[in-house]
Amino acid sequence: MSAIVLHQWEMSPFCNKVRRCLRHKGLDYSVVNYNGLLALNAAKLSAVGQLPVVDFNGVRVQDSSAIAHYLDAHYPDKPLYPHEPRALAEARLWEDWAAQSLYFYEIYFRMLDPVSLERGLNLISEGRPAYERALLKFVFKRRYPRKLKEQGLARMPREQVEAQFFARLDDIDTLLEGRAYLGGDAPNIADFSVVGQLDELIRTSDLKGRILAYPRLAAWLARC
Ligand SMILES: N[C@@H](CCC(=O)N[C@@H](CS)C(=O)NCC(=O)O)C(=O)O
Repeated sequence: MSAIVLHQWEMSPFCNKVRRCLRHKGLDYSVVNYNGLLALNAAKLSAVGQLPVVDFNGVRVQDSSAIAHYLDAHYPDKPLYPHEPRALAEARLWEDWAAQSLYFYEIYFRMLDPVSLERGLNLISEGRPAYERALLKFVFKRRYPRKLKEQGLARMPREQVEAQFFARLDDIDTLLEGRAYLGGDAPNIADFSVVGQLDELIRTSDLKGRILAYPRLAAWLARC
């Protein structure tokens, strides 16, 4: 096994972000998946109990942002966080927006839509017995509607949520005019954070066609 181990769920947008950061740095790493009821073991990896978690030669780091900072501190080539203060501030805001806003659209479209939910369940149950998939389905159908009601999105009609989401994609498409990446010529943590979320939506939700219909956004996703 490689000296760097990513503990993950394949369908998690935060794990997707970390995979992108590791690849950006050109690092060799191995992956441990916590599909099905192995999720119970994932919760024991850190005090917070969430994934991603990365082991770096025995040093355990939990949280995608903490992992990205650790990567820059220990593998400084190809920085994830820009050095110039203004670019750094923008990148951090994008990272926070992806985690605190875009993430909720992502779970809304994936977890409340029956077809998308089945696709996600296929991913997160791969290699596990059928009863574990059924148990996860039961848990997801209870957990995510409740979470999204508290957050607010699940109290709105889907048309309104879609309108808000696509308005943000319009904004991203506009901002990408004349630039290859969100921060300019080189990719940074902003791109990996936002693309990590969008990529998982494209993979399992029925919005793929509409997301990829944005020309600049689609080209940027392909570049990332
Ligand atoms: N702030 C964390 C968020 C990670 C996160 O929300 N992970 C989800 C999977 S996408 C998780 O572990 N959920 C299980 C739980 O909260 O118990 C990060 O950036 O890594």
